[in-house]
Amino acid sequence: NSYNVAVLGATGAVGRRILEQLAQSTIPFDSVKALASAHSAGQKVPFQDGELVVEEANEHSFDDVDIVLASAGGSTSKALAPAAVKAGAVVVDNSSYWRMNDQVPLVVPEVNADALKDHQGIIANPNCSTTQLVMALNPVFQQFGLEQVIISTYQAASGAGKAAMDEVLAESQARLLGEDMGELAHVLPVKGDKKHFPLAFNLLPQIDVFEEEGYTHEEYKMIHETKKIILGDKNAKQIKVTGTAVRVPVMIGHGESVYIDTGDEAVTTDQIRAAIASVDNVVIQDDPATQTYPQPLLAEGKRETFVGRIRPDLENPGAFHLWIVSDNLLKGAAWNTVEIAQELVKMDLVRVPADSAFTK
Ligand code: A2P
Ligand code: 11C
Repeated sequence: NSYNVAVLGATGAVGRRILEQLAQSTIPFDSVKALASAHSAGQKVPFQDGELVVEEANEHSFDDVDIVLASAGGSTSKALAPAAVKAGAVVVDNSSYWRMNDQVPLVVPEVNADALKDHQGIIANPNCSTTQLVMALNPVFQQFGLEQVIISTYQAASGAGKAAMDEVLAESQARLLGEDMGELAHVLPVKGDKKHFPLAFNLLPQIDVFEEEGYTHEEYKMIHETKKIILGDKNAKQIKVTGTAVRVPVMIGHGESVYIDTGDEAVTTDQIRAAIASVDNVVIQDDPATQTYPQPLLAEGKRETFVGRIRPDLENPGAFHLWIVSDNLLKGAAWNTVEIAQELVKMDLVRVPADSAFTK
């Protein structure tokens, strides 16, 4: 078999990387279509050695399409994913809109590829900070159990899009030239919120908007998505998960300091390290003697998830600390999306079941 593929949001930071990762994947494609909003129609985006002409996306864009790889924001996915499924296409969606829907598997292939077997036409790709986290947590949970997880994130500007990256660069330049950078903040911490602050030479403990109990939407995403991916819906309350999400002046690559409590005093650091190392596409970088540890600059452009600083808690036997880094635009977004589609092809699941909830 080979497939007709559409990339929805092909002009975006993630969409362009989806095209690049698709070209390097094992997915056999006959044709690739680049879709975006009306204002990009006619523009060109690079693909393989040439270019694709961007078409405006609408509900008729999917008539001859088998696989849609979408990263065009929640409202576009809400409107167009069901239309694509009705036209017979399977949608892998990087927006947050479908992630917590009971009819939609939320998938990191190294962790829960089996969940793809129940798909009804839409599969969701998790938030970037969740994806790299579950790569390390899942083997620990499977082998030793997990009672509690506490995460502190160090998230790169690119998670908030290209405009956020440009803003940090402009602020940095102003600061280095001795100019005022206060007026240059228009996007971060959150475009739609009331106040904006510089990220250059700064830290912003706000990613997305504030919700109940003083937690941000990003923090809730990490909590809920982690439970859905690792546990499935049935046992979703079993692990206590909490965290603080912080934006740092790094361009690409999210870092996470993670405290995990297995509740089992007999578990050793070597066992934890071996469990995490056994996951495909996890690379352990962990040697204090040679100052070896994961760093965003080392992870940029790579598909893997890097884990280091694995050590026991000094007061609580059975608890450990980890440091996890991955490229938020690749494993956190474009690569995981393409990897899900590659897995669907391998599992012969590129088809919409007749009784799909999205075709009714
Ligand atoms: P466009 O460039 O035409 O606005 P990013 O997350 O980097 O901002 O990218 C968002 C992507 O989603 C872009 O490719 C953008 O296209 C696309 N997009 C936004 N709104 C729509 C829409 N209504 N229909 C199709 N694509 C959309
Ligand atoms: C950030 N994690 O770093 C966000 C970006 O739900 O796919 C990804 C948002 C999402 O700002």
